[in-house]
Amino acid sequence: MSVAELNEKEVATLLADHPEWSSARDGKAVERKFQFGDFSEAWGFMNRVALLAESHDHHPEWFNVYNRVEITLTTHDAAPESGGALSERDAKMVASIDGLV
Ligand code: H2B
Repeated sequence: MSVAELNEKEVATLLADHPEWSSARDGKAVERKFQFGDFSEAWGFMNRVALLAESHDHHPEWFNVYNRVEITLTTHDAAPESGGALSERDAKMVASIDGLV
């Protein structure tokens, strides 16, 4: 299913509303780095994000080592031929993830 890509103004609003996130992949994705007290806390957070991802049907690309978690969000369905672009789905996931921390 094709999904509408956010325009420049919508991306700017997303980043202004969520200053811990930054633009990545030439504006086609957003990312945020998290740091927790230990692996157990990081894993607990990842579990909560996994449940959110399932309920949104929108899944993060992520990296974890010990207490660090890095999340990248993009919408493959917004630009399937080029690896993805930002959509309202990313904006909703950003807001939901920020609601966890
Ligand atoms: N996650 C992300 N990050 N981008 C997508 O485009 C996407 C997804 N699409 N999760 C969903 C699943 C899609 O493949 C299913 C069929 O709805």
